[in-house]
Amino acid sequence: MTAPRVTVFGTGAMACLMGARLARAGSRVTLVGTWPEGLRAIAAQGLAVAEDGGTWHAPAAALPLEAPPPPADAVLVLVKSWQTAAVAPHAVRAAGPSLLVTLQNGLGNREVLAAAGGRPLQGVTVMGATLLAPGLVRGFPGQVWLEEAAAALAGWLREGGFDAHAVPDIDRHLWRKLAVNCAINPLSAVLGVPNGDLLREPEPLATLDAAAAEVGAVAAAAGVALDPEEAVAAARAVARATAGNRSSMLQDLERGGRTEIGALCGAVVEAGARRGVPTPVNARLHAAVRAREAAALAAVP
Ligand code: KPL
Repeated sequence: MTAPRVTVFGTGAMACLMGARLARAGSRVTLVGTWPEGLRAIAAQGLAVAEDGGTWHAPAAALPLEAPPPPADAVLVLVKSWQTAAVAPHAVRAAGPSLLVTLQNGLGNREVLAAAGGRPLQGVTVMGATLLAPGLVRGFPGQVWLEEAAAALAGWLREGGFDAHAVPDIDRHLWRKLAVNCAINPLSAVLGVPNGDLLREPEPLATLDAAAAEVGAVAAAAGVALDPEEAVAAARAVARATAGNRSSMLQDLERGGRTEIGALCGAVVEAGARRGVPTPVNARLHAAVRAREAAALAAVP
């Protein structure tokens, strides 16, 4: 078969990691984004991955959002959830009749892409990735789950070294990942610690458990096959597997930028309110992160 052509929207940690591993396995990869430093670094040196004490490079093209998109067999959306609406028309146009897959954190991304006229498929990544510099990333182990209609992409990702699977019950994986994100991301961001530190002391661990359990309860009320116990177990297991990683939300706050808290705890609070499920811990974490965001933005000269 000819090399798959994959266009990735985003130049952040997960976009670079997926792009790099796909390119190393033979895909022709283009990253599309709005971050000038990221695009410049990728255009100059390709994608770089820090691994096993060294760094390897993989070829990739880099294009700004407004450029005509190259033909693609698959378009992956990996921008922050609050950027989805701005990117959606471009991603939908780039995909045309080919695969369009969101692998973003949180609820609502698939719906935004569909509202822009696309036929998006859902993907879920349960792994860590840290951007060390523009175009340079470090990855942590974990899985990628995709809807069955994206089985071809799962195969390309496996060739790139990912533990990737096409599954019939993607919503269950989406909500389980949501539980993981609502538990780990805001806590690690507010406390300023890597994921594994949340398991060390009783107080953060109790909050992590409570946040995940609330997501499990809302999922169950929404008819998704996930319960509070499984949600808690998933959050703890991912915190262990990505112990050394600084969560994407902590990385966002450290950059002084916006976070995905609205699509995570914010979306859970809304979904809980619609179904009469109380979510006080997610509401508290939502408010705490919004306060940090506001403080970070106020500090920008
Ligand atoms: O998805 C993540 C994130 O940081 O956004 C986890 C899995 C929690 C890894 O850090």
